[in-house]
Amino acid sequence: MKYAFPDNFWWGSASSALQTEGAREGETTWDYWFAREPNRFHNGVGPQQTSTFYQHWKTDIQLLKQLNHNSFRTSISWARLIPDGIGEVNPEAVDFYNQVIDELNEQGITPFMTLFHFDMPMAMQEIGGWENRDVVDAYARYAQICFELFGDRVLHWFTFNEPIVPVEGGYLYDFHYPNVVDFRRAATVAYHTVLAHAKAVQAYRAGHYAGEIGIVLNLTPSYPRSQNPADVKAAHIADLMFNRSFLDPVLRGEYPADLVALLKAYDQLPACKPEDSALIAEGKIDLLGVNYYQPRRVKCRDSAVNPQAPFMPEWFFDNYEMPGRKMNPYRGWEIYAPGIYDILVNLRDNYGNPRCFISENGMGVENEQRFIENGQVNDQYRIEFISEHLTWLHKGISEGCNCLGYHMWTFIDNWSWCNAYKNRYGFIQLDLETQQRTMKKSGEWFADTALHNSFDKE
Ligand code: BGP
Repeated sequence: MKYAFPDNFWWGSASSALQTEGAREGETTWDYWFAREPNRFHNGVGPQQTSTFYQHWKTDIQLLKQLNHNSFRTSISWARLIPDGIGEVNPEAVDFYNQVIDELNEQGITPFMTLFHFDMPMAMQEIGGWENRDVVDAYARYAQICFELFGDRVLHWFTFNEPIVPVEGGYLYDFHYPNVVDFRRAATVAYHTVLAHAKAVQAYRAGHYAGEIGIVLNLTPSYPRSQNPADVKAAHIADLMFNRSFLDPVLRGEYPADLVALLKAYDQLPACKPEDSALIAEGKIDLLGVNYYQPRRVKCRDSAVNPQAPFMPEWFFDNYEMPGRKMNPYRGWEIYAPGIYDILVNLRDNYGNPRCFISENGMGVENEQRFIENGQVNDQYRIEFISEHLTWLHKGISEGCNCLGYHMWTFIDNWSWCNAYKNRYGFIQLDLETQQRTMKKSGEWFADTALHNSFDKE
């Protein structure tokens, strides 16, 4: 069967500044953490060892061209542009981003820009990071500077990439700096991130720029083990905490009442100011980026909560391992292509069918060298993964979902936070020693699909 996509469908990929560019003047939390705890990073490889986009941006954009991308998302590094977060703008960074943006446009690749992809300037973290409202204001200033500098040529902006991840990693589950475990502080970080988002949207609207502004959320559909009310409730609470804590404010302009009530009941609500709700209402977006990697399966708890243990989302559910689930064993994530369809249908039916696109989807695989044939990684598994997800995406579109494109994570193997180079995600293989770039089989498949705006599958 032939799967054809609407005209002007966005085909592309996503990446981020910190994971590709390489070292810079302004320190981030990642540089700071890596200097102190290199053992936290796979094989002790830190954020200085990237795919050198800062040096190779021009030839990398040629590779995007070869992949037939018509669009590409990356991020601006706040710490590169404003090394201390709040002071002077670094003119070299302005030149760099201008060159990248202009080259992308010249090559017919529409730039999509994220303003924050997990990379907090250390100077901002030192004053409390997202726990401090001054950092919210510093971010709003940074966003406004970006719009002024680049807003004439960047027409698709995203305030944050996966804003729940720094909340989970930094304040609940110990996989990002500052490695705090404290739900109330996590809730404050999440709340202030929403305020920062809304302030950036406000600044964008005030500037009357020609483009649009949105956010990228990692939506993980919450599937209950069964229809038993206890399981359904568990899935509902997981959905409130991990999806709707950002989805509702950015699409509906307010928090779900039952999420607020739940946090209130457990005395975990962040400090709110009376003027916040009007600001949040102003933060409604034009375009939603959806990152989808895996579903969340939950069941009701089997055991009582230990009252001595810190308050956690898991007070309300247990993770559920569905028998027969298909796994990506390298990343430990379930592969479930229908999830992409369920997300789109939920957006269509419950959120007014917003303009959206898949902004990340992908499969990280370890030791891909073993699949090299005639000098090329033959990653048939990745082609399977993509085409399966695309068939479900196609079904969503044919049923009226407003999904405008599909971006993969990512175009070239890159540095993945604490996993460093353990799992490779790229269409292009990166040799870490020589920095040589070689197209994988999946890159050829994707280029062909983008060129024809369609693919064939049985
Ligand atoms: C997303 C992030 C990316 C990227 C990707 C792959 O959550 O937006 O930055 O890293 O996941 O995940 P990981 O690198 O953790 O394997």
